[in-house]
Amino acid sequence: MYKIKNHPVDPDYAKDANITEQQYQAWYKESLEQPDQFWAARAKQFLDWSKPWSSVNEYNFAKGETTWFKDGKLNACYNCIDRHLEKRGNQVAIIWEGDDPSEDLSITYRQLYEQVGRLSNALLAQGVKKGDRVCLYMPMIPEAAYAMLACARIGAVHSVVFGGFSPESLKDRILDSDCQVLITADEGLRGGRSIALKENADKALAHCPDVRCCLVVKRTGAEIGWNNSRDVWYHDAVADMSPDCPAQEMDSEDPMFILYTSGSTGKPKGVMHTTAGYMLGSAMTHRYILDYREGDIFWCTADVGWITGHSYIVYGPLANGATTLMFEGVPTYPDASRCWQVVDKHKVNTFYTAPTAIRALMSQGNEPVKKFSRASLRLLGTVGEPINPEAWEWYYNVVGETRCPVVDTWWQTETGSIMIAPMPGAHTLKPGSATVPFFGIEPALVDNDGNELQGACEGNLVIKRSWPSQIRSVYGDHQRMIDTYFSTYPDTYFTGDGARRDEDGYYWITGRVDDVLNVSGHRMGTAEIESALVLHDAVAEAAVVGYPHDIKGQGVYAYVTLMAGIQPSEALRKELLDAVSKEIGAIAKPDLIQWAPGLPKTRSGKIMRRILRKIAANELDTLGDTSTLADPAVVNELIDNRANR
Ligand code: 6R9
Repeated sequence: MYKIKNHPVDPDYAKDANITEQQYQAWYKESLEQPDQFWAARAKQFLDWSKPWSSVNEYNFAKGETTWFKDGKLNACYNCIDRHLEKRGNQVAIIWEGDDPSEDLSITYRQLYEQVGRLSNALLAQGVKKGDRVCLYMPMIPEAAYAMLACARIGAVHSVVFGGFSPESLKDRILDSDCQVLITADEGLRGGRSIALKENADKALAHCPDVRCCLVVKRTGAEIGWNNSRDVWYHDAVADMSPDCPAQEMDSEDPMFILYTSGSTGKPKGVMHTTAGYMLGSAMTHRYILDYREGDIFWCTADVGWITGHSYIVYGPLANGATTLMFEGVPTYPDASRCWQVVDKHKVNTFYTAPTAIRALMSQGNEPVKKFSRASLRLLGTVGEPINPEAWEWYYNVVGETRCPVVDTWWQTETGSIMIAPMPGAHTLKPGSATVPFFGIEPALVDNDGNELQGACEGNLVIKRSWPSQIRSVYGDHQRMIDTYFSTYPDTYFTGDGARRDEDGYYWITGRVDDVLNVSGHRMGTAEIESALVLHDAVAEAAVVGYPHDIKGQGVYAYVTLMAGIQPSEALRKELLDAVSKEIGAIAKPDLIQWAPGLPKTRSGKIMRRILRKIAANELDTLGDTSTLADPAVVNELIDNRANR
């Protein structure tokens, strides 16, 4: 077993930190005992309002009802841009670093105001109204942030679809939320390779007759298909527009955006967030957990297609008037020192990334890190999946040279902002632990029957009361939100994660307890991948599980049963991988496929995934009871023919 070493707060660091241990204790207590008082003060401090609220919070988990700052009026884009202009018009809001190291841009708050204003006017000219959904399928270029902010400015609800998703996935998401406008680019650039966004969009839009307008950013200038009655160049659309566009007054609870995420069953869900609570959650956590200080250069390496990109590239940092860095490329291009070269080039203070990236960089050794000084770094963060203590220590010792605390931040698309994490000036760090709850967050661990466990224990992680940036609905299917999150255990929000709590009250997330995989920090449902596989004519049945993977955290392991008479072959394996790429996207491709003449099933026909997980993980001595299987012999057959790795 790896020996875990605690890291107490460094007094040098704590001197200028936003929160001390004492303050954390006092505020946490107040946030639970006098929540209205606590949150009202923070809502005034962190956001500008055009009209105050009438009540701070009302909620009923059983009915899936939550309101924060009822009747209050504000605009998210105004809070991210306009209110900063007087003091920070000439301060850089967004540093954009291109895939090619020779390309970068600095966009000031004033320029951001003008770019977003022009696009807002262009969207209004296209007939986009408050409440309309606009889909974004974008590379990591400044226009992605402009588009999100322009939607927020005019009260449209954006739905960002990650650029790595397939046309099929894009189509499903556009149709599900009934988007009538799509914003995309001719191509994206990542790691020196181009991504055919417009071509993918064209394939998707062939099945989306209601999309009347597709705005296209010219990124690479590649040849692309064009539909004159639908497609408009972004630069043409904004060319004659005024930079001034009044920000629409929004209600606290007006929908702000939808973001699709995978669950254990069915198609991905459109998680809906509303305006005030989301903005407060992202701004406050950015300040206290990512310890934002005036003048900081903040770099979150996520893609805007994920919640981390929403909250910590765009909304949280900009609400706080920060300089946020947006990176088009990947950490290993042109080589494994890219991140540190960018850190030195732009004097980055805070670097926030995923464990999978840390492990990938760690596997390249220390040389690429040492090539650059990293002298500007003060704080490091991780998000997306459990971080193994070895990777944590490497990040802390090699990247941060023991000078930078590492904040391991646990949260979800549904939670909107960070929920469990240390505050770097307040908490002893324990590598691998997400540590303690943020203000107002009341976590608990329950057993499978819903009984709350006390003290040091392990169980299912639930949250016992509402918090401002909480999910408000699943778009178009409110009942599905109630069923998924608020029905498993009464009167609590169920996270789908398991966790352990130690004797100091620290939380250690152990991973999903449902059929959701976390591959390189990307969430995907096993059911989605299985459906993609069985679409192939040769496949009779498929069962997908996760298995431990050194870099990705979890790999995708698919057991595939072929139709009678079909022989397995390398060509067929490739066809199946392509099928998954086509249906979902390359990120969901199985790492291993095992041809399975049969799957272990109960007598009632349920696939015993527990056994499949054990076989995939090579944990053969803990298979458990297999006597209830309809055909126990299947298990030995699967063990003898495990996929090569
Ligand atoms: C922000 C984000 C959510 C799932 C979540 C959990 C896993 C996220 C983690 C973590 C351990 C952390 N997860 N952060 N597990 N430690 N610090 O990633 O949202 O894409 O919705 O994924 O990711 O399993 O349930 P999302």
